[in-house]
Amino acid sequence: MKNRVRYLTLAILCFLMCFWGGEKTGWCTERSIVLGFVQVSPEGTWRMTNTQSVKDAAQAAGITLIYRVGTNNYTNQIREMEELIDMGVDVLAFSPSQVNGWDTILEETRRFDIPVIVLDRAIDVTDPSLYVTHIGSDMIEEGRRAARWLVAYMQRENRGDQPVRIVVLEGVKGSTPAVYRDKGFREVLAAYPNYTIVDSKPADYIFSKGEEVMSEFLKSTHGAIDVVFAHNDEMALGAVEAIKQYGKKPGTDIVVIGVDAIKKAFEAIMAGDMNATIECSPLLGPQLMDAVKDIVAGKSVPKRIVTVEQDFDATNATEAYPDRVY
Ligand code: GYE
Repeated sequence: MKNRVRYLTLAILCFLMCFWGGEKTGWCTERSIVLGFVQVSPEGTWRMTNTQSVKDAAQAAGITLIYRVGTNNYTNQIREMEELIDMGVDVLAFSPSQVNGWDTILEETRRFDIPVIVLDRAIDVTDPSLYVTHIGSDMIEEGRRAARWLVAYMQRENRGDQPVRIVVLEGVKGSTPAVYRDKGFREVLAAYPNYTIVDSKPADYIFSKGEEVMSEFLKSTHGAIDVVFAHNDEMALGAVEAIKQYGKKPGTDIVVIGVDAIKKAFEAIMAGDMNATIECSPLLGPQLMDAVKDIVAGKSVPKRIVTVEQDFDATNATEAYPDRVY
């Protein structure tokens, strides 16, 4: 009997502590938002910076982050998203490893009433209401920016009317940046018949593959290349090495253009080895957390949140370099 009274007293005390003292004692305060995030994979500087930006912003926002690494594998990403659905996260965010194939898993998140945010890379789904918003760069525009920069550069070099032979180092086949940057690049160059893409192959966003594929391009064309456009800076820097190995001068004999605007690309531009990098910012964490909080609070969120970016070359890289954070 005594125990029963004791337990009853304890239960009443806990209730009172929660009901009236919650704010002061920290007991039973409202739990933090739980965000599940499935990344693409740790493939390079851009990705590691993006992951850190999300982790830092979650901590700063008091949001509990459950992180899954993705390993650049669609099947793994689906499995990790299913895990997070089973855990009942409040919001699910993911950076898709490929453009298509997300309808079924997003229909499952809808079934469990879990709002979804697409981060970084876009997706192509039959029903756009399957996700709340897409936060990230306009990657088709990134391809257009690269082509517009090239045309303006060649005109400044008085080579605008000559034949321009281009090779392309593609990102992972089927990934949004590879598909979209290629689309935008070709769309702008279609207006300039003297610009020809003589070869284009995947180098999977990594330095070593960029070097390897660029070496193959140089051998197969006997060095008859005027421009290399790489879908990211890591591959562009690999191409720089291959061009040097081949005995040509990158940045002079062959124009080198990358995407991302990582610090190493600024250093290469300042050294004269690269000509331009098209910024694609990985610092998406704060925007992601703002969207998560707005969604949980029932506020409306724009369907598309585009990151603000610019292009860097020899005219502005030196001045901008000290402020670069990745
Ligand atoms: O350009 C590249 C990374 O999804 C925008 O993925 C990102 C791309 C970025 O591998 O470096």
